[in-house]
Amino acid sequence: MNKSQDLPRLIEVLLNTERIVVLTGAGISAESGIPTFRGEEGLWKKYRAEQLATPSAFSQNPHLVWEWYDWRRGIINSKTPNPGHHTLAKWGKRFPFFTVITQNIDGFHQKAGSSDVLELHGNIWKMRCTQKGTLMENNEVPLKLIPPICPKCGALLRPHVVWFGESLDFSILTKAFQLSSKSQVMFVIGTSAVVQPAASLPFSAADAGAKIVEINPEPTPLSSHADFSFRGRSGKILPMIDAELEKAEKHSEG
Ligand code: BJW
Repeated sequence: MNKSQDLPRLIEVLLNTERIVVLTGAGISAESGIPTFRGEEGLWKKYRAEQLATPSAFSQNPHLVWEWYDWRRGIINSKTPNPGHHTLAKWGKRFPFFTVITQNIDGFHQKAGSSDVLELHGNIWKMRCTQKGTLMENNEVPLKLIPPICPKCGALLRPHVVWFGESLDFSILTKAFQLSSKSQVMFVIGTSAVVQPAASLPFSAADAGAKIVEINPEPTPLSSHADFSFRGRSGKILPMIDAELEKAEKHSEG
């Protein structure tokens, strides 16, 4: 057996672990029917990132950018979390310290029941005033007015997401690095691991001694650094790990 897929060894590690951090990307929501960014079926095959997910794209054509987000909100609204999200929510109750750090903006981890979630790239159900920074939730699908306008001051609203070239929220990012470097095990699930600074989190965890467990059908720049690398879909692999963990727990109790 390829050592990196050594499930019995991973179970042994998990039985002795209290602090877990999970970094997720678009791939964990793929089995819910949410398109990923890169790869054959990815959003960037059909749309150009620089025309839609940058501050300059928004200032040039806020209507186009909002139409794209309205379309994505419609897709997300019609889908639900999958067994991958549900397994992580279950583990949040099982392990004493368990945080999900997600690059996703779909809110599916919270919807599945995870309570400790750091959203690195924002949330598609939030909007922000371009003038005063006022943050608000908006669940309207489809949007009645495109582009939407701030109800308080009448200025243009923007999606509360992080575009290329923009800084991530400092306190969220600081917390993500702190938790990663304190973790004993870090799962890295469904991310191509190329977008910074998120892609650096597993390296800081590994430098501080954490075991890295990657779950992805495709290899990534992280794969050769991972202690465990499961090639497959997270909606299948995570429930499989969970079933083995439960078996091992029952065995050790009895
Ligand atoms: C499955 C699966 C299944 C499929 N199960 N898996 C240092 C060096 C070089 C460049 C930079 C750098 N530092 C910063 C940059 C610039 C830039 C960057 O990283 N560019 C790289 C592309 C090179 N970063 C930024 O601009 C960031 N800001 C920043 O750092 O500010 C300071 C700064 C700025 C400029 C220069 C220097 C410093 C901000 C990044 C914001 C990213 N925003 C987006 C859009 C969010 C809003 C929205 O959704 O509309 O975030 S882009 C997009 O990529 C989105 C994602 O969160 C992010 C990551 O993608 P992810 O999740 O990995 O998805 P995919 O599609 O790439 O991969 C899916 C994976 O799933 C694949 O591997 C599949 O195999 C797998 N999969 N099915 C499990 N069933």
